[in-house]
Amino acid sequence: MSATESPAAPVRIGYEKASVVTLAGEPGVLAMFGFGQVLPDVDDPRVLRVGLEPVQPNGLIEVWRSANAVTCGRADDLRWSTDGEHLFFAIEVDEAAHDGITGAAEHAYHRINTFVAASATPFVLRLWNYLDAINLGDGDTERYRLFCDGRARGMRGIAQSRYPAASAIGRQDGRRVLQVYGLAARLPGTPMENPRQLSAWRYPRQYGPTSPTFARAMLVGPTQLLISGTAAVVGHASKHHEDIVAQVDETLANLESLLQHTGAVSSHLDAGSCLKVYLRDPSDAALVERTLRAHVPDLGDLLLLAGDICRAELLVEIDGAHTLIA
Ligand code: 3EB
Repeated sequence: MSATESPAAPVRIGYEKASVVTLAGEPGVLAMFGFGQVLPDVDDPRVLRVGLEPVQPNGLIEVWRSANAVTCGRADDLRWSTDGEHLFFAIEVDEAAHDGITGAAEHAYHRINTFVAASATPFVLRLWNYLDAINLGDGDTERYRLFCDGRARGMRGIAQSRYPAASAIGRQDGRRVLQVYGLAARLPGTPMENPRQLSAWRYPRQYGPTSPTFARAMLVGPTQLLISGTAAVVGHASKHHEDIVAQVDETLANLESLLQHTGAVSSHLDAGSCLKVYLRDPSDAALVERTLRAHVPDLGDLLLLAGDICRAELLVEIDGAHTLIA
């Protein structure tokens, strides 16, 4: 990269009411995600059906758009697309074929890291992990903890504190298939931590033998912040057990702290924020949306999804992308 080369425009992430068949024919579409809904059977590596049910089926498709031409393909059990600057990748791993969730996670991460490292876009910016029954099992046999074990094995060799931003959410669909997808780029992003929260890779032993490996957010170029799953965790402790509104308030305080720490001109979420809200109990949706919109009046489309959080006492988690005004 020459000193004068300006960073590529970030991938535009948004929710659109559109059909994947139409979208697939448009130029510059890097990836399309349908949540819960049955998608038309299109043979396109860029289309992923995520098994999290929207609280109110709204036909929204998450679309990642680039200004440049996109190519796509498959490599064994992994699929990908790229515009030369960015890489979308996705893998779905049958747990039974890998001796359970630990082996499935190790396989997924080994495949992703090998593929991405050999590509022209070797820097992983953001990862999403969706697995069934995330809180099943007691103590260190909880499936989330087993997932963390396998992920860490598959991520060996990646330097601490250079972890990507991430989310890990429980599906409620009974399909024991691990879904992992993400975004990588030709240039590295800047991992960000949150002063209100202990870095996840430093969590104490009480949360499991293998700490989660993610940054609180990834700053991409000067204007895009990819925000990891954020919940009512302060320091390392879960706050406000059983109180959904207090958890939303604490989560918003965490998000504002993160934006402030990132150097955002405004530390508030706004119309330039594209958020997903994961709810353990979908009947909390109306209350949670009202609470969020009271704090963030100009918030755009939201995707409210039924999903379990990786600690049993947490009821809600929020992730998304936010545009910082440079
Ligand atoms: C937390 O703050 C909530 O294991 O990849 C958030 C984001 C959480 C990512 C992960 C877990 C993960 O610890 C849980």
